[in-house]
Amino acid sequence: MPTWVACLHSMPTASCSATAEAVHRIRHAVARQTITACVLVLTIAGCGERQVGAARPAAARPTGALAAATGPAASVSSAAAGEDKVLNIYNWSDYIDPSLIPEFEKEYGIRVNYDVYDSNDVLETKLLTGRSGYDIVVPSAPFFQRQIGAGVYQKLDKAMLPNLRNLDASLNRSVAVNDPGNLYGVIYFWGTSGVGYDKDKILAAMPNAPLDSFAMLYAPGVIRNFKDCGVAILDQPDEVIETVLLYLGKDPNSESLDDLKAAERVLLSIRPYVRYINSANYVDGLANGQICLALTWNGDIGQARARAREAGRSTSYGYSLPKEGAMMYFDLLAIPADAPHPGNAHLFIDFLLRPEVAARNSSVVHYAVANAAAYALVDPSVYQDSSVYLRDDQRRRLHPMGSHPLSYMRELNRTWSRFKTGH
Ligand code: N2P
Repeated sequence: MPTWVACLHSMPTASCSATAEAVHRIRHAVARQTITACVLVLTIAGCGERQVGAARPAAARPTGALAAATGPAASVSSAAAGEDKVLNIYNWSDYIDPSLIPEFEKEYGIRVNYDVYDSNDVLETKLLTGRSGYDIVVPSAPFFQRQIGAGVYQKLDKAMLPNLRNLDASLNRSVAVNDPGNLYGVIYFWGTSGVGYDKDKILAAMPNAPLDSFAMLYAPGVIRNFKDCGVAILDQPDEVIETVLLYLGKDPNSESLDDLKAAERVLLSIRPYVRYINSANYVDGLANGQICLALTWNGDIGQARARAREAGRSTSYGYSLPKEGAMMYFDLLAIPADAPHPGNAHLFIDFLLRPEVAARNSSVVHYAVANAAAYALVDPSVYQDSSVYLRDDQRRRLHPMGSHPLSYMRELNRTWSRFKTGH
């Protein structure tokens, strides 16, 4: 494993600091449930951790060569004049090519503070409390829609985003359902939630396992076979319940309380076989052999495979888009209304929209960008992976996640608590 990868995965150590330049302030493996109380970042000073929102170093203004960025960026960067050269980003864990951060910092002379979360609920709590201090956040579309309604975001200044022209028009139209006119958000990545597994272990435990079905997770007679090799479920209440409704043959975006009860019965029946409910730990869990099955997001399987390979483990990971259908999500780059550095936020969003940057990002994290100009540049092993860039016949089995009223979300969250506690 390269040292910088070890550094990303380890707790702070002296040896980390030697490679801190490459890692910079990204720490992507820290997102756990405790992140609500403690959002950690890696500091340039050597893998130290601190919270964004705490006092920031004053020496953030660009000087010398850093301030003299030239080329296409220079004219745009002047638009952020008057702002401190700082950018505070709050993104999902394991969701960026780490090398992009120092590259952006070097080009623009802007210091990036980068924090991670692993649930829309954690992000929403921060945003609704206000004064989060973040300049860029990455909500999923249904949450984004409700948050726009609550006045959480500012409209994008499209004149500062010339690379918007690279976006895939048809995917952009899809999110216009949540954000009419695409006024507030730019698609960062999109993906699906499905069945992730370690094939060798699964077939050893159950030779005729129904790999292409949610029965792997939601039929007690099936999932019980995998209890010993370990099962994990995403901690994403709405999305998981939608997949259970798909398994039951119901409308995944149903808001019927009877349907919700039926989903709850399924969840309680499988609870004894689930080792943990968490949206970040399963990547390492699969890579180091602690679990063999998970309800996962698609790109995380590619990442688990890459990590296992780096650790010299043989891999037989698979991801299936279940025959019952799957939920499709969009995650959007958005700027909170009270962001302290909106100009810098626009610079970063436009940077991410450059075809070569978007392609590298997609190639490293194994998620699909919605950037038509980038597709040809994505690593072919990722672009041709049909669990990441889906074929048309697979796309027809997808359901966009619905945005539900708060009254329904309250009921759904009660079901979720009962699932987590097991009664
Ligand atoms: C990857 C995060 C995927 C975000 N770790 C799903 N909305």
